[in-house]
Amino acid sequence: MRSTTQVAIVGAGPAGLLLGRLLRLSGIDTVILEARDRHYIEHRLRAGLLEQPTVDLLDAAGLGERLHREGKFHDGFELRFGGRRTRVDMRELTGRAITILYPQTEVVKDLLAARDRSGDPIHFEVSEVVVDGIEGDRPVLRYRDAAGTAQEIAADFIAGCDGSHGVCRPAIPRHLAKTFARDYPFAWLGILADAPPISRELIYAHHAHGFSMHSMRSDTVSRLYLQIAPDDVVENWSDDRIWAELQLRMASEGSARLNEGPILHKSITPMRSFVTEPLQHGRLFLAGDAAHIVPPTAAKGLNLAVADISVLSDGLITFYKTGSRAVLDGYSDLALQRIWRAQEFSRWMTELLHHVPGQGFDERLQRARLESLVASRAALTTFCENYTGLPFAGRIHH
Ligand code: FAS
Ligand code: PHB
Repeated sequence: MRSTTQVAIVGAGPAGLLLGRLLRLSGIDTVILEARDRHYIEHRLRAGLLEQPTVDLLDAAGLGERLHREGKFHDGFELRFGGRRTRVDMRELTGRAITILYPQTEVVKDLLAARDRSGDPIHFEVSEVVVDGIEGDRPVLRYRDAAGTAQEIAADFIAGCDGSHGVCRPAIPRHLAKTFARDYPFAWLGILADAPPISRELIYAHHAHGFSMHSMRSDTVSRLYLQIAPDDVVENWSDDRIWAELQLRMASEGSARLNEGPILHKSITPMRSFVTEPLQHGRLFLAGDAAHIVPPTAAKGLNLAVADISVLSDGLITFYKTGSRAVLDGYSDLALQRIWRAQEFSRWMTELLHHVPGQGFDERLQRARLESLVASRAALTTFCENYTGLPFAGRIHH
């Protein structure tokens, strides 16, 4: 079966779904291919924090109504180390905020509902996706649909939004692609607990036993993370051990103990940084985790995916409106500027807060960095400018 469209999108995560939405608002047809089923992608536990520019773009895309109703805007967060607590007032320092309690799952549900309303095709549970012809004027996606029938889509452009294990990045000839990667000597154990958060705001804690973080998903469900060894496994972490370790690492002057409760979900997130260059080849464009991975410490992954799409959608809409490929041809260079700045901040924040045993000199440098940060308004302002989100480079067309 052969069909045609203007932009064929691989992947129905935030990147692919948002691209489809922004192109629809400019009258551009898309088809989305997704390997998993709808329930899976609506319930996949991922990001929890939205930067201000992400919220602004979702608002512009007509997707802000439930976000503003249910999400919570946080003006600050708490930093804990050496038994001390410092509240960082982002709003006072930068005039901006972050949004919590509106996790990626809800953003994906809103994007899927918008796609339903548009009537644009999205094919779930596809398999054997092959990218072809990207160096010509009519690239093609070949795949099997959920029923196993061979299908083919010819398009003007292909958007590779298929995450870090997708098929689009490998479609760029190896001799033309460079990858830059850094692994970290630790991972995160993340839990979802039926236990009311002890604070309205996020708490990041540095401790000799390792990093820990207090986030939330509702007024009764806490989202907590703790640093573990990179080769550790969930089976080593009983509920009791998790709570004991979190209480120890979070304890600070005058702080309340964490509320404990049944742990509803446990998962391990590896810590790695990865960027592939360039983000485009011929008529294939990579965006989001298909192009880069950041450690989740600074909550940049979802927000970087949105930032990429702000540039890619600008390029595609400009092409269809004017025939000019100027913005499209500059996509990779422009998106990479913000990607590398987010990589640098994520690496810096990860190495600031995570404990690497046996590194005496580096441990004292780390302590000095934390002391310098909380003692300097200028340092805290720069931190918050990065944390709440650098401006997006793509123009909003509607
Ligand atoms: P995704 O991986 O979300 O989507 C790719 C889609 O492509 C998937 O649905 C996949 O099924 C599909 N696919 C793959 N191969 C395919 C194929 N061959 N054919 C068809 N479809 C295919 N980011 C933040 O900004 N803030 C945070 O607070 C944050 N916290 C995180 C916490 C954890 C524990 C983790 C794991 C990640 C966190 N992230 C965070 C990062 C995360 O949200 C990603 O950056 C985000 O999902 C990227 O979105 P996409 O690029 O759309 O990729
Ligand atoms: C989350 O709530 O999942 C979250 C929040 C902030 C981070 C990372 C993860 O920096």
